[in-house]
Formats: sequence, structure tokens, C-alpha cells
Amino acid sequence: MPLVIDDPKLEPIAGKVLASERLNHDDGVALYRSHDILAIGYLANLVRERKSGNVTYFNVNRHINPTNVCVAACRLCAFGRQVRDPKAYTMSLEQVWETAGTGYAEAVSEFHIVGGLHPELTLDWYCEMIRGLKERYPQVHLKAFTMVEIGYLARRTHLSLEKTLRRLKEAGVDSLPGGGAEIFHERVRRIICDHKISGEEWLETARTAHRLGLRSNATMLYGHIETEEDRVDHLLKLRGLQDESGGFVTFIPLAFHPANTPLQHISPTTGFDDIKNIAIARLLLDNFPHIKAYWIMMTPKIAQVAQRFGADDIDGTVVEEKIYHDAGAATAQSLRRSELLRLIRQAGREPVERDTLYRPVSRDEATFTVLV
Ligand code: V47
Repeated sequence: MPLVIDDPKLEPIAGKVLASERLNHDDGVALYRSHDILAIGYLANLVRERKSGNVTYFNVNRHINPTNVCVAACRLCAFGRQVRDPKAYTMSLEQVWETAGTGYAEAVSEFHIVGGLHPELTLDWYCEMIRGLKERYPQVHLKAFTMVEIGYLARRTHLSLEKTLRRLKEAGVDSLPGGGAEIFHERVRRIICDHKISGEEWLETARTAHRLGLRSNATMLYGHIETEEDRVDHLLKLRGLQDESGGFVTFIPLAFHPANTPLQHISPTTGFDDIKNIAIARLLLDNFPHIKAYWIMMTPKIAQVAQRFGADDIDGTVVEEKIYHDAGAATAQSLRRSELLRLIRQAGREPVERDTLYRPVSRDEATFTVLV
């Protein structure tokens, strides 16, 4: 199908993408201001197919949130609770290890572990949790702790970021998820997450992790009070760090869910904006290998369409999601592997089950166990 451009402002951008040239800040803003979603999608799909061909990746994973107690009280969040809130919970180590073994236990290749900033849980406690998981589930990749949790643990332990990350890596952390990045600009952070580490600190923590050989993901939370310039600035900061470190694996745009947060007067994002964010991320982040359409956040239907608008990943089975569901997500808490396969195949893509670092996973179909 030929490229049809309705918005003349996109013409120079299309020229650059066709010539594999890097887009700049103004290009990013022009893309966000354009409604020509088919031209933007065409270009993003071109880049996506250059990188991943016809493949869409997914994994069999399980989320674990050891505590929702959080001292940060971010306005964007419906998950975190004060210690004395009746809905606050903190799992014991045994509960974490037991929870990890429930639901799809035989098949999981990744635990995605994130939680609140608990004022009493120590670095030793987290290291013990990780060692215990590794002992019990040695084949499972541990993608654990956002840059925000790392920063908080380092501060409370009076250790450098590097020493804190080293301790967690020695305990068994294999990589870091992409959460907590939100929007890097200080003006926005002051309103949506004023007690969190700054954007610079988030980037510095990622830089340190990458230097130690820990790969990570990156996210951007959009659809609240940020401007189009803030989004582009955020993406270009991530691109700049990726040029330096090469440590990012996947970028995941996250749509703000306002329900049950102090910002619930803000309207939720639309499907149009969700698709545009996937496509523009694919076009600006030319050095990120993968763009994930997180079905929990976008709905399986939009995440499926996104596979033709720049995304090459749909995330995984998840099993038990809390952060988005506390903020009113109406999606299921889990999708079966067979359902992920169906969504991907019906988008005309070839499903490939991956591990966290995008190596293909082969299974013994009879026992459903991972073949190494
Ligand atoms: O860090 C919190 C965001 C993130 C809300 O790395 C909210 O593979 C919307 O980071 N509405 C957690 N978003 C999710 C996350 C993630 C998800 C899937 C895969 C990966 C990965 C990472 O969710 C938080 C924050 O940015 N968040 N509250 C809310 N009300």
C-alpha cells in the first residue's frame, strides 16, 4: 500500500523516516499535533517492520506487588496506601514466595516485581526476598524494582545507587522494569508525583544499572497535565541515554487512568491518543529495539491494533495486576497464553514467545515447561 499523507506538515518527517534519518524535537511536536494517524501509523509500521519483521512478542509472566504501603502519596496513583490505611497490605517473605508459585506456575518465565515505598522494609529484606525466589524458581527471570524504589532504598540505607544495585544484583535481580519515569519535566512532577525522585535521578539510576550490566525498560505516563513538548522532551531524554548506555530493552507508553486518584477530574485518554503514542514512540526512539503495547492499560483490542501502528510486543499473561485495576482499569487481570496467540495471529502477525530479554522461549507442549 502506498503512503498517503493528508497533513502536509508530515511530508518532511516522512522523508526522514524513509531515509532512516533521526527525527528531532520539532518533528516530535509536529507528529503529536497532527491528526493524520494513518500516515503516522504507516511510518511507524515501516520502522517496526524494519526492526522486527512480522513478529509480535509476548511472554508468560506474573506480577507480584509485595506491598502497597507507600510514603510518596503521588497524585497520579490509586495503588499506594499509608501504613495505617485499612486497605494497606505488606506480604511476609513466605507470602511473596508462595504467591509467586500460584497461577501458571509451571509456565512463567518472568516475575515482574514492584511495590510501594515502604518506610520499614530494608534492603536486606528485599535481598532475602529475591534470594528466596531464585532458590525456589531458578528458571524464572526476576525483573524487579523501579528506579524509584532503587533510589528510595539507596537513600534509606545510606548507600550509593551503585552499591544498592550491586547488592540487589548479587541477590538475583536480573533486570529492572520501566515504571516510575512518568514525565521527566519538573513542573509536571511537582503536580503528579511531588515526592518521587526527579527525572534526572530516574535517568541517573537507569544509567548506573546499565553500567552494572542490568538491562531495563522505560515508560512514559501520558494523558494528565503534560504538554506535547513535555512528551517529546521525555522521549528524547530516553533516546539520549540509550545512545550512551544501550541498556534499554523496551519502551512502554502508559496511559494515565484517573479513577480513584486525586486527579480523577481528568478525562481518560482516547484510543486515538493511545495509538498515536505507540506510533510516535516508535518513530522518535529509533535506538530502542522494542515498543510494547501493554494490553492491561490499552485493552487487548487496542493493543492488538497497535501491532500495526509501531508496537512489536503485547506484554504477557500478567496473572494478577493491581496498579491499573486500583485506578479503575476494566480489563481482565490476566490473559491466557492461547488468547495472546489469538490476538496476535488475528492481527496478521507471527507470535513469538520471548523471555524478558527477547530470546525465543521453546516449550515442551506436553508438560508446558520451558526448554532451556
Ligand atoms: O510506575 C501508576 C503507572 C506504572 C497509574 O517494564 C499509573 O515491562 C496509569 O511501569 N494510571 C507501573 N498509570 C506499570 C509499569 C509497567 C507495566 C507493564 C510493563 C512494564 C515493564 C512496566 O504505572 C507506574 C506508573 O507510571 N501508574 N498509577 C494510574 N493511575
